[in-house]
Amino acid sequence: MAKIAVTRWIPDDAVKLLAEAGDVMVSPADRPLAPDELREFVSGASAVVGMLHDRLDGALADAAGPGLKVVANVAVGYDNVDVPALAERGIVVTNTPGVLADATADLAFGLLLAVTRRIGEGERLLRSRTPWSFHLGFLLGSGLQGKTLGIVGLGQIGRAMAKRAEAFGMEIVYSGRTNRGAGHVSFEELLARSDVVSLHCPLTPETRHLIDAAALRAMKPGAYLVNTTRGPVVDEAALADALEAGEIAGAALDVFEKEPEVEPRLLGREDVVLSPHLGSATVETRTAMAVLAARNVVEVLDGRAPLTEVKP
Ligand code: 8YV
Repeated sequence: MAKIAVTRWIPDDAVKLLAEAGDVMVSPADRPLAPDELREFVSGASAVVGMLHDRLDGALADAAGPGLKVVANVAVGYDNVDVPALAERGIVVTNTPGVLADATADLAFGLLLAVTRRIGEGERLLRSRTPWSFHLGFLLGSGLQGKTLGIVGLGQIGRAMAKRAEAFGMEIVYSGRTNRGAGHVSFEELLARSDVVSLHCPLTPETRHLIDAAALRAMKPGAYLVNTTRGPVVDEAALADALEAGEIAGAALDVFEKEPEVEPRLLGREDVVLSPHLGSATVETRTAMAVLAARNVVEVLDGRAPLTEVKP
């Protein structure tokens, strides 16, 4: 029977589906396997189901051996996968687009509300048992109605974010290679016009440190930054500098440059809201993602085309 190597826990529904196509081996570790552990784990596998922080590359394929047919990433982002190296070896690569757009946009908008309405700050104040009393100037935040949201990358998640922002009365502009109609502006114009900049582009060599010191300086002084895509799209040290210098008003971050580490200067700041890569972390969404990844594996092992292939 085909060996199907799953690099960390996935929901049962997906394991059951995979079991129809082969012997499923799920790594019991609750952390990403180190590269040498991962190579040993996938040895002899016909399929690898991997995820965030697994390096799925030519070395992994070689360690699996010539029987490896498919690498299914349980994520929409695939910056952890060396797609050309796998394609060269005839291995199909798949990801999980679509099913996580709403959950990720929900979290991005939740973080935006948290940072603009100072929810984390208020919670910390209460939990520290600091005495407080209501007055009209107490913990004032920033409203969103009538403000401009700049969406960097209007893909499925960016569009889901736009829908939520429209319901809150925000104006939308967006940047990216594809002009999808009204609101398309250059990245420079987006930075200059937006009260909130929300990142929804994939991590590529072009978008690494897209938000650097110069980009932060080009934002409005009262603007907020939201990042729910990949940490390295933002230069975290430059972000800490910009916040210290008052160049922007705040930041809400779900992803970090060197996950699981967080730039220590951000940890102590009241104008920063942080969450530990929870974008798609709902029972429903993680199940849908893992089931889609499992379906892709089953299709390929049965000799059919996968549902959501990543082409090099
Ligand atoms: C995933 C994500 O849960 O889909 C993505 O690209 O960032 C997350 O929502 C995570 O990457 C697990 O692989």
